[in-house]
Amino acid sequence: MVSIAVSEDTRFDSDGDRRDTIAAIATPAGRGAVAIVRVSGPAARTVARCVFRSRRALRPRVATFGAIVDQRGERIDEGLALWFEGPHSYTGEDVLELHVHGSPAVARDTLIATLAGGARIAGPGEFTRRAFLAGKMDLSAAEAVADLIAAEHRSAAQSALARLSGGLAHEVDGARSQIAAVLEELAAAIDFPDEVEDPQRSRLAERLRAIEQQLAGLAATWERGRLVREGAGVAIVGPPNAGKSSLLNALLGADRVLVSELAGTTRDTVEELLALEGCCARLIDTAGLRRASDRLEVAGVARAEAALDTARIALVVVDGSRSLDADANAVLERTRARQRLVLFNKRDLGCRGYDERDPAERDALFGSVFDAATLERLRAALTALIAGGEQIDVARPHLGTARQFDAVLRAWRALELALETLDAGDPVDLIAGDLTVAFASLGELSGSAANEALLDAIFARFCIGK
Ligand SMILES: Nc1nc2c(ncn2[C@@H]2O[C@H](COP(=O)(O)OP(=O)(O)OP(=O)(O)O)[C@@H](O)[C@H]2O)c(=O)[nH]1
Ligand SMILES: [Mg+2]
Repeated sequence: MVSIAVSEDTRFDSDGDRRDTIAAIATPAGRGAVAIVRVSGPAARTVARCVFRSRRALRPRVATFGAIVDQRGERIDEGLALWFEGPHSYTGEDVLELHVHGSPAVARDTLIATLAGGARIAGPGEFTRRAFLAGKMDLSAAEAVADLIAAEHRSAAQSALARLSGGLAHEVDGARSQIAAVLEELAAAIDFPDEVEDPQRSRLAERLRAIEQQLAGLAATWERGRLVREGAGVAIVGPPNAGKSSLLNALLGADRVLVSELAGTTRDTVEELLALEGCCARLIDTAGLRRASDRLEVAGVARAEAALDTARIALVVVDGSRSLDADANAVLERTRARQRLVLFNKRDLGCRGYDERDPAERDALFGSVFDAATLERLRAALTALIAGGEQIDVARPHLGTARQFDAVLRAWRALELALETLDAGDPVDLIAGDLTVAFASLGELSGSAANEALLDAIFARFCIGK
């Protein structure tokens, strides 16, 4: 007989670690207007008594003005204390936040004072780890916190926010509870063979196929999510002096790289993120492609070629005002089979090159990097190319990490095995093992079946103080 255990929550809970009190500087290193030192744990109240002096007593969720003092009672700074009483806090524990002036010395001394008051220095992501352990958020939301902090542009932030608000967990839980329902039905049939009828093979297969589709849809969000977060690689290539670096600067709206009328100005590749509608591009400026003799330029051209080979999209720039030379023709020919955009640049100087273009470059853009309308058309064309014709909905949660993608793939594979068993006409209860694997794999996403090693790996990505 197969015994099936559908454990609802095996959330890991390390009691020993949770009883101490942690502290960290929560703001970035360096000078700023304000620095925040955060303390969480049962001794937070004692720490507050040691380091904070004020006329009014601390009240939950109210900012109180006062002095921050060291263990000898000497003033380090004056500032605000915010008090959150557990469980109504980020971590679910008592939390004290000290807002001091943003000097590295003040922040450090404030932290040291909290340690003297009974806290210890927090590890990376330890506040969020405690929030997870306290059931304040599931693991996919905790990972979204790291992604939100790492987000360098709006779409990446929106995508992380969608996961932070539990959107991903909701989709995964839907599939997971359906697997649980099938498992329970199987369990009943196995445990009480005389009273419960064997679930019908064809109906079971139908249900599993529906779940499989959901998982396939979820897995497909991984690639889209990556485009939103990391951007698609776009190599700006072309012959020397075509205006590649000028284009990078113009798209970024910043004087990022050197530009000159001398051919061969750019040697190294330079990467910058460009935020677009619902996605982003990782633009790579490269050295002009030509047969070079100077050793440094040869090295630069090699880097340009490597960037062109690995980028998803080629953004080819040629001088459209003059007849194309051999270097320009070579790049155009080389990129014809690729996903690419072609810009015949320097329209303000003439149109000879554009007029003489090969029919293969029929769809090329003609304009100037100094012209706003050209840049707008380029941006729109890039967005369409990156999104692959579909509208990227950043509000729909994407799988955010390779770990999540892997867990969905494992669940999907297990469902496939179960379906193969059903199709082969083997006894129905044999699929229980595969379904249990699928159920557990999906549980890793929300963290309801996470172990300590997995949590260590996840929270190591975080910065200290979060
Ligand atoms: N008139 C005009 N000049 C342009 C245009 N685009 C670029 N230029 C000029 O062309 C020259 C070369 O520009 P770059 O951006 O350095 O060209 P590049 O392709 O990066 O050149 P390399 O780094 O040498 O490969 C500079 O003097 C730019 O100001 C344009 O649309 N019109
Ligand atoms: Mg250049």
